[in-house]
Amino acid sequence: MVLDEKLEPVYAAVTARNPGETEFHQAAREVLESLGPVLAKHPEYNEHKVIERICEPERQIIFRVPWQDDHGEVQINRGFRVEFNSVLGPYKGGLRFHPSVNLGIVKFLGFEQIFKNALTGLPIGGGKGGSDFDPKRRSDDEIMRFCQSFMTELFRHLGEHTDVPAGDVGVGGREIGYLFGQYKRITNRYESGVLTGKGLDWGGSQVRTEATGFGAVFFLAEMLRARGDSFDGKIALVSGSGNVAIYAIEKIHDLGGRVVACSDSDGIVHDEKGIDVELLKQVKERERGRVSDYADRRPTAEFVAGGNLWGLPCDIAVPSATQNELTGTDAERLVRNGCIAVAEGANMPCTPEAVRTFLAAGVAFGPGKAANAGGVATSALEMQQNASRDSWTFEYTEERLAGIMRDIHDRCFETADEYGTPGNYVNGANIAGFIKVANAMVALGLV
Ligand code: NDP
Ligand code: 2IT
Repeated sequence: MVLDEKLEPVYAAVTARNPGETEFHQAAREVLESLGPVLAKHPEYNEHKVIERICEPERQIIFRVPWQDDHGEVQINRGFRVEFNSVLGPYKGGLRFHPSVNLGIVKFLGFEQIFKNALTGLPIGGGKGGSDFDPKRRSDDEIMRFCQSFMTELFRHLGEHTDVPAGDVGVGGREIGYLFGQYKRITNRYESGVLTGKGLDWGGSQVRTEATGFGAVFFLAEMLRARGDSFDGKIALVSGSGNVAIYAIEKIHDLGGRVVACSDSDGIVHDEKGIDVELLKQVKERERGRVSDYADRRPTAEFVAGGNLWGLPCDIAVPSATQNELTGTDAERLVRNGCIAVAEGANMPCTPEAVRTFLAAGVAFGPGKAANAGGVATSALEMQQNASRDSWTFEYTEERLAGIMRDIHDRCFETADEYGTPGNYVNGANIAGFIKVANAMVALGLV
């Protein structure tokens, strides 16, 4: 897609200043492609160079993380925290531990987070962090030593009013525990609001574990409702089998759909009878196993090493593993096989070609910054509970999450309409998120 002529030089500057950071270029371009009509309506954003400023992180931190493995050998990883934008609140966004993590990946995630967090309507800025540390096959002790070393540097940049990390790929409740423990020890403060995704006994919120997957399915339910449809009897595919995927599967089943396949980086598991969520939780959450272990224990399931999930017939697809996992060719196949709705549980899982294919075919397409905002929204609810030293029930917190996802859906839907692209949730999310941040940037002066 061509960019508005005012935005061409902005994008050229992004690619020139951030060489080689292809995922960041992709994420920035996707947002800029939606903003042409916004600049036409709001010349003040151009005068204040709001878009140029938004594309440059407020602060980028890169640090060494030395630690010792179980054999006493010294290991060195690289840690990152990109504090992207804080006009709406403290930097907020997860930490990813995966060998593929580099500055460009963290920047793309941090950039998306700015608009996602704005869409939640809650007072949180955008940031992201992580490390190229690979937690797979590491012992609990190694994970703890790594987290302690990581926090020994990161702590000085954090604070409940400054920067509030949470989990992402490779970082769940166990890692947040070790990180929080080290933060508390170094600072001598029980500052609950400095991290979210904490355990329920020590400051965590009900529903945070489930929130991203549940939220994506609530968003899908709203998109289906806007078309006079529902989950009833629908067949779904959910990629990944981590935190987001597991709870997306659970909620689709609750709402009357059937998820027949999921995956991990080794391959896919196809289970016509519907994925047994309790068995999947047992294998993935408690045993830290693989989807092949699930298939070994489930007579109706078949494991295909290296298989491609998107070739299976379905009504609904929820890519929930990683960036660019669903290509243009996959999207064409999904459309041909009858897929009517897609929600990005992961961040940027669909390539630009895939997104274009879905939009051209009239598929209801929920982009990640809207569809997976339930996780960070519930993190903001956790911060709210920490600040008031309160804890809410599961039912109340889930109701709040459902309300937030409905509001995000409606704002994206209405904004898409207002800017002349009805039904285009990509434009709706980019424009609605951007305007909120842009107005605050103008109001706060040159920051
Ligand atoms: P988890 O670590 O719990 O699970 C990740 C899943 O995705 C695993 O099944 C993993 O397989 C697979 N995966 C990860 N990286 C790759 C890769 N490079 N290639 C193939 N498969 C991969 O992470 P989450 O479920 O938390 O996160 C999934 C996605 O959702 C990410 O894009 C994340 O940014 C996004 N997200 C997460 C939120 C949260 O609250 N947790 C909130 C919003 C978005 P394997 O085990 O084989 O690596
Ligand atoms: O991508 C995301 O929104 C997350 N990983 C959750 C961030 C958070 O702060 O809860």
